[in-house]
Amino acid sequence: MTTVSAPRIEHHREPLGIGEARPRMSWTLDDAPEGWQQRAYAITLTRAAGGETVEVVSSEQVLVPWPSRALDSRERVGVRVAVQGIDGTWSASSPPTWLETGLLHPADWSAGPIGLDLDEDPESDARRATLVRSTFRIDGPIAHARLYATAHGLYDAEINGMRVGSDTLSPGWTVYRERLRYYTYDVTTLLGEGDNAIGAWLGDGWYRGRLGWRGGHRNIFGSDLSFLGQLEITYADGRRETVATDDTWRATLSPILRSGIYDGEDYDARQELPGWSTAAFDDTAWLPVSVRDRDPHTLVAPTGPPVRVTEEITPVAVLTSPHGARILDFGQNLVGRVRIRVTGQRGTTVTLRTAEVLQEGELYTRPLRSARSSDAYTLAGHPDGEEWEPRFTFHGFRYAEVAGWPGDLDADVAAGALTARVLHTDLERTGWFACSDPLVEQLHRNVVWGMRGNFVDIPTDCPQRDERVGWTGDIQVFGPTASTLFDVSGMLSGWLRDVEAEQLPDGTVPWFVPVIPSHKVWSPIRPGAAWGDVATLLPWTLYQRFGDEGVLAAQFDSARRWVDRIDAAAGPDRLWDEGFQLGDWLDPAAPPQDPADARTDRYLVATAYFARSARVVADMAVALGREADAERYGILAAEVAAAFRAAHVNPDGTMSSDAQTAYALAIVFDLLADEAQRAAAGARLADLVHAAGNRIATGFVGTPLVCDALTLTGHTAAAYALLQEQGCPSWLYQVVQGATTIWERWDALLPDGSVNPGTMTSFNHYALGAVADWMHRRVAGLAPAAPGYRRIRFAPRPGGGLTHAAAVQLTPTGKPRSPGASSRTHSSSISSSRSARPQSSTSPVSRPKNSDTARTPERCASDDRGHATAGHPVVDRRTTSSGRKRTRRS
Ligand code: RAM
Repeated sequence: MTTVSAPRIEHHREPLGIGEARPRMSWTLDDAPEGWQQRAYAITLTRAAGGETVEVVSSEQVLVPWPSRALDSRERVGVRVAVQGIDGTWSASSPPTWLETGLLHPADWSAGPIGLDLDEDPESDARRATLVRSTFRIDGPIAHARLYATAHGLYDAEINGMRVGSDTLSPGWTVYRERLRYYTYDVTTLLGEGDNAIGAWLGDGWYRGRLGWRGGHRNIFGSDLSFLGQLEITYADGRRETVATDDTWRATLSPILRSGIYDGEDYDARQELPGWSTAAFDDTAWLPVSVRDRDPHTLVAPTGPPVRVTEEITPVAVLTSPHGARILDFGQNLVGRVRIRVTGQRGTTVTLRTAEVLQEGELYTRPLRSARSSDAYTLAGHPDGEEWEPRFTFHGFRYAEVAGWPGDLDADVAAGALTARVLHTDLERTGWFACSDPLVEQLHRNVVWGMRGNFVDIPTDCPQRDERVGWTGDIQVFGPTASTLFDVSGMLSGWLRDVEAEQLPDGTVPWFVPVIPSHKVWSPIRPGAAWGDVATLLPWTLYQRFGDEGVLAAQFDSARRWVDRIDAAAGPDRLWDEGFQLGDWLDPAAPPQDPADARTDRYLVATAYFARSARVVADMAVALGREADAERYGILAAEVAAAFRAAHVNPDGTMSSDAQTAYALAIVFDLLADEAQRAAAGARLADLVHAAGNRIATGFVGTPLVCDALTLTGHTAAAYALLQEQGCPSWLYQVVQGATTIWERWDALLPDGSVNPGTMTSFNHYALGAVADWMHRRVAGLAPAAPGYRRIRFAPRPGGGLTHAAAVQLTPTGKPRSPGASSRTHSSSISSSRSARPQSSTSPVSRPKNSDTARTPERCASDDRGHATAGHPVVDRRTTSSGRKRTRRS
């Protein structure tokens, strides 16, 4: 009997404080018999005003439209779903999901941003974090209470001495001037009858802390540190009272002497104010606050999960360096911070300096450039010990040098006193991979860790040095892999709104989003291929992987404007052959100090991307039923492809740049004239791979494509040879060198074990890990064949001596069963029971080292020829538009 999961609301893991007045809903199905198909669904809403059931004839189960009148602010609604098969039988109702809206209208906000006015040097890097607080009375039993909170800077809220929420680094990093995110917390259990208190810690964060390389800038988005909080208490008798930040609040300096994203945090526990967020605390020595500006129109609810600590890791070794430094080795390059439990004399300062690598046994911090990446804790001297973790910073590190530790560091480490706390956007894991080659499995694990460390509210390039910004090219190439490994739909569709907010009036897409001031190379902003194409390719990826047509609709204008911008740059000959381009960035043959000087001509790259983006905009238009746009951009795409061939492809199929990235682009972007030309390009590419001794020869642009290009043209053995090569440079070179993440440069660590002397030497950069998507789709052979995996393609390409490979994918659509097993060497399995697999590791538990690998994969078909259909709701939206609410025009 078919059972229906509790529905998912939009892309929210927890639909509390959502911003959608008409949220879409999705569900998955269990135990549907073979061949079962959905004829209709019924949604039952439980609202304060009463219940309502709406029946819709439709086979859809992903992101179906809201079936009733729009929600109000603060509305709490139970949503249940039942489905009917084509045989007319209805399932039982699903368990309910309770959703609750946030504050949907600017007029809902009575709070304003408040903070301490300090006479401080705005350019100083030692500005104190502050505290704000207020008290209030509760004079009867309460039904529930919510805190709506955000800040200029970062905040941690407290009520009655207790921390509110489990998020960290909130409100994250958005284009603050247009979109400042607020979070909603259920604080009912933190309140009690009588006197209560609320307060918040405030730190610099991205808003006013130092950001950017070459020294960077402070106060980029503002110079104030302000909390904006609105506590709404609903009494059992229905009355509602609001405690909002206003000029009655009070403020003071916190024990955090300074804190910065890059530089770390200094904390003096002697300056703690015990009980500062309780009602009994005497705040007469505190100062009045001033009220700052924030247009409530700019306050937006989150579309994805917040940043959280998701795992704790204890050191695998405590080292003593040749110079006598004590260094913790966590065994994994990770992103987070170290929590300490320490007992010692009042006034003792413990310092923790972090780095990703050692050189000659010492902590090696040059790759961090100007990021101080150090934390310092001065003890209050509590006889029973004290516990501390930095609050408003994060580091990318594997090693932490500990100085000034009072006591026996080895014994204290053994007793669990120093722990790395891993943090990132708390995304749901959706994709797993396993195979018989342990080095390839380690490569995949490194990709996962690289992704975790670089999804810290925005998708970043790196998490450790004085950079950590939302480089558009990096996520453009990594988007498909990211979308396989984790459910990034909510987070990245939110970030794409920021991309659009930063897009120039002429359509130019910035190099990084949010934009920060930077060196003249990047400013004024000029259009660049592969980076700016995030505006077209990332929405398309999200649509393909999550079946979200809404993201296409939301981003269509942005995508179109980007293509129009390139069109203007290219002119009538349809060749984008001038201007500043990064091209195949970090081709291993490029000179270390000029990573754009790649083997493939940068304008070949630019025109190839022009063609690809025009094609994708045409495809977006088709999906959205925009016929005129579909035609216009389809013609443009064909013209650009023809111009590309005329300029870059010789009659014999060789190319103007006889380099791997050139062929990979032409093949994967489908720019070649016919099968013969494509076969010739594939053969030449395979020859180049062979001639290079299977060493990698591609940068950011070619690397995500080269294995696909080889498998698409039948050169599977060459693709495996590339994947499994261990010499320098190659993917597995990094692995055999001991990498636990993906490096920015193929040879960030040189064969002699020393660190590459270049100024860009991150050991945690996800871009070159974009091959993992190919591993899922081609090695294990599990790929979406229609948006949102409505149809699934099982087509493993065995090779490379692998005796086994498997992938597991939680898909949005249901629980498609793989057709019967036909191969003993490859298996792919799919599972969709999102709720059955406890993915959110918000509880601080260490996982076994190999926990990323695919678990319990079922054996399934390995049909190398074509599309295998899944067992049920296998529908192509366009051909089954029976739903009465359908608006599709195609
Ligand atoms: C580096 C970044 C990023 C890349 C740019 C062009 O500084 O780390 O990876 O996109 O340069």
